[in-house]
Amino acid sequence: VQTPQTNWGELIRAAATNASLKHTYWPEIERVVAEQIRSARMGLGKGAWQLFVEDGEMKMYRREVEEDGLVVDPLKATHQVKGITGRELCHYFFYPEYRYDWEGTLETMNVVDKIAEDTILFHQIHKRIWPAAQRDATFWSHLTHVPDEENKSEDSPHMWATVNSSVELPSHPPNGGKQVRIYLTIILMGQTIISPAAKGREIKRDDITCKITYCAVVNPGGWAPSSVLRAVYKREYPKFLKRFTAYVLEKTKNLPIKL
Ligand code: 16C
Repeated sequence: VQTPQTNWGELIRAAATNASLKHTYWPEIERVVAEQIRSARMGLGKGAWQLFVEDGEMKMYRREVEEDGLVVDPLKATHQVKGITGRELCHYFFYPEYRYDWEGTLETMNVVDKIAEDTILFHQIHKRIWPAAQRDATFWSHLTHVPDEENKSEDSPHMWATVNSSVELPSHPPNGGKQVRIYLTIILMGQTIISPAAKGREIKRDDITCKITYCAVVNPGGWAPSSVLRAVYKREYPKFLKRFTAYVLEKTKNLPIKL
């Protein structure tokens, strides 16, 4: 899947737009994106990850972790969806114009700055969960890919990914309003597998499968009962991944395949 020598930083740089590369956030974006890709592509290893949802091809694992008494359980999910590409998956996750269609936890979303075609700064307010205070988040979002036109197999490094990671924005100081600021690091990664049966002819949607990895760490930022938090994410993560992939399938079914 990757060798210790894979230089993800270099691959991410090669894919980035000039406007992203010139931005002061770039060194952090490159570091976080590389780290997220590396860990998303790593296997589950032994022991630590507990499977908590299995629904068809969708599997969700978590590790129980608390920091300063707050639940910050990392999530790692894998899924396989026939009929869509990794590029299409990451496109609908990244671009703001689709977000209200699929993001069920959203109250409001604002684009604070479009740094480049592949990097956007967001401020989001999420729905309140009783009895905790409402949450908001400020984060950059970066869309990247590693192309491999020749060898779209499972062990080639080709993939598309969107990474979201919290950042402090002077225009939106934390805990300035009535919301508590949450901190998140999230990657959605998609690899397209083309069935060997399609060799030498036009590829149909039936011939493609998207191998998905979604990893998330969300720090609730302030008090919220552990039991409520764990119950909420157990419900919300599967709901999100099912709803979102169904949305991408629906949006793309009559469109030409974008590899
Ligand atoms: O990755 C996802 N979405 C992206 C685009 O929006 C982005 C945002 C992630 C923020 C996820 C945290 C939102 C938590 C707010 C409270 C949830 C309200 C639920 C209301 C239900 C009616 O990267 C997809 C995200 C999928 C959903 C994840 C839910 C994780 C919950 C973790 C606990 C948060 C702390 C809540 C404290 C009360």
